[in-house]
Amino acid sequence: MWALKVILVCVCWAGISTQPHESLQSRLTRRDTDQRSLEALVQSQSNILNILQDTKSILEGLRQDFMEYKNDKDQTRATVKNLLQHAEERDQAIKQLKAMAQEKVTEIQEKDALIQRLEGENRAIGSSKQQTEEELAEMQEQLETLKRVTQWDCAQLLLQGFTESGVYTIYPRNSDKSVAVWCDMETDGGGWTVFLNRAQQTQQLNFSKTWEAYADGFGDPSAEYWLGNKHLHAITKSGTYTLRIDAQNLDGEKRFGKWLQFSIGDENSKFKIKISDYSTESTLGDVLTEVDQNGEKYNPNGMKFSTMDQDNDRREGKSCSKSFGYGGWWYNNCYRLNPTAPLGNRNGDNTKARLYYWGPDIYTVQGIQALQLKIRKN
Ligand SMILES: [Ca+2]
Repeated sequence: MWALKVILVCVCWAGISTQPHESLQSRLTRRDTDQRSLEALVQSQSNILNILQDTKSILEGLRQDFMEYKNDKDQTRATVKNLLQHAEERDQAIKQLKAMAQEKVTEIQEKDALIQRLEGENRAIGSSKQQTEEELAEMQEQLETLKRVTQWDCAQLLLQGFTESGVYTIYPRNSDKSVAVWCDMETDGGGWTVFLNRAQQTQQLNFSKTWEAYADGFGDPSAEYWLGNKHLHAITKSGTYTLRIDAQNLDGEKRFGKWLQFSIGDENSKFKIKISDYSTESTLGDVLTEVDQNGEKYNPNGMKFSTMDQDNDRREGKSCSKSFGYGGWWYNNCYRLNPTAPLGNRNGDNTKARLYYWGPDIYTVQGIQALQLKIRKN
């Protein structure tokens, strides 16, 4: 506004100073004209001023818009920058994750390779193990076959180098069953298959058993036991056997007897016993084949086996087993030896284990505290 007023004054002053000699009328007219012009000018200036003010308002608006725009832009820039930074961080994180993932992948691949290698080795080991097991099984089978065909009694085991007395498994010929026995590898050259053992032990074995039990065997081969008539048959069927008795009386005195022919028939024959050839080496009397002077037979030779539940003896109306201790034996009418009766005979108790003929020429009944019946192939 101040600038406009200065301009106007200068213009008026110029107008006055340039026409110093005009008439009054003319001067008035001109002044009116000037005034109108001036008014028009003022009006014009006012319009201009309004326009300028409007323009200023517009500019102010524009400036505000610009400021807002600028703010927005700054914010947007900041946001974008922020986003960019986030994006960069995210890219970084992604890169790290990728690297980690790659490591994992590599690790997994290595593990897979290791697993494959181990699986391969396992397969190889499994295959090798299976092969070894098969070979072992085959060898065991061969060994079993070898045993079956060569270890049919204790004498065979002795020949194969088993020189210690003890429990062994034998594979009797003519039988599909193996059986544990006590092998006496010391007495009289060894190789004896013990089929009856009587001994003092904490608890004596009960020999009051059935036919079936005596057929199959019972007891513990390392202690008192009966091998079993089926096994005896299977063993003695394969050749000629010697029977040996080792006995110990209640005074602790030991004697033995030998019979050079001994065999047992099959179950159809009721395990019929055949004994002969009493050896003159014997220190024990002939309790198995001796025929009494009066012709009465008490010895077991040729007899069927008897048990408390099966009476095949020659005593009429009575069971020798039941009458004399409930054992199993080849009773005749009835015995010169009852080796399966309870031990501990004293005072002539004929229901306890005892034997007649303590010596070849000694007809004397002896209680038994220990006894072994054993056989060996001739
Ligand atoms: Ca009878």
